[in-house]
Amino acid sequence: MEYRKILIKYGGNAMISEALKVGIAQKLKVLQDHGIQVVMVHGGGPFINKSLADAGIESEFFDGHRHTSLEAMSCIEKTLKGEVNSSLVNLLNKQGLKAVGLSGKDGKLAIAQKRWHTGLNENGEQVKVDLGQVGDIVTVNPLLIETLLENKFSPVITCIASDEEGNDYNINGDVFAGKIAAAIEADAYIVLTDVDGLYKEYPNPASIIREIDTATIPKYYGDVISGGMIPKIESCVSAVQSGVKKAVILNGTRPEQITDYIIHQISIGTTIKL
Ligand code: X2W
Repeated sequence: MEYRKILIKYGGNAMISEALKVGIAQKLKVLQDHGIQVVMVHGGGPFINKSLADAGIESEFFDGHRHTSLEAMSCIEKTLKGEVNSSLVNLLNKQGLKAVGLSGKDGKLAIAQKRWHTGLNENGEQVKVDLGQVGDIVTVNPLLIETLLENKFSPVITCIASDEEGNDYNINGDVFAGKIAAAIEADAYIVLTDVDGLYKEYPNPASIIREIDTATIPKYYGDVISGGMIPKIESCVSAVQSGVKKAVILNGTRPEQITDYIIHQISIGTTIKL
């Protein structure tokens, strides 16, 4: 298939060295040179872990979502914008892209609302857990992103957004990226993480699921899809159900996978289709 516009979700687990980040930036430049519009959405979990630990704030996760107090929120915003986003913008600019750093708050490109977690209590009953400033995206206005793309700028968007009242929310990077991918009608939504795809039996490479449809996914929740993989897969499902042609999980610690998949069309990673 031909790709015109893709969304890359770059997770903090695949940002483990400068050389690796440069490798990713170089591959994105190759995509752009092939006439493909590239939008990046990024997280930065390991960087947030460090800055919260330095501030003496503990992190607790619920199915891949970090409980976020107001104090943690301010620390997370500083880290994602001031540290991770600005360094990615720098890096992409050095490779010849014209990167523009944004969050969901800029131009109100994404509007958030509070997200509640449903968990089980000690009696096995379903209960609502308050995760503080953890949010979901309710609407995306793609105009700012489209305007930048039309003028050959590369949007680099971090996973923070506000509600209509201006309350800030920390949004899981995968959840955020899936919504943006759908809103811009990306031809492909690429999730870069630190594994080669979805394994039936980790780490046996022969057990990687190469292609899966949304109807088959539920049977894999629990053993094959757990922890941080849950929001990744959920975001892929939500993106393809909202019109993105395909979602794919690739290994961001192997930057060549981006061009192997998109340009050389090699069957790698795990592709999720409707
Ligand atoms: C994430 C945002 C960053 C993120 C967090 O606080 O870690 C929530 O969990 P990666 O590197 O893409 O995992 N937000 C609510 O998702 O980073």
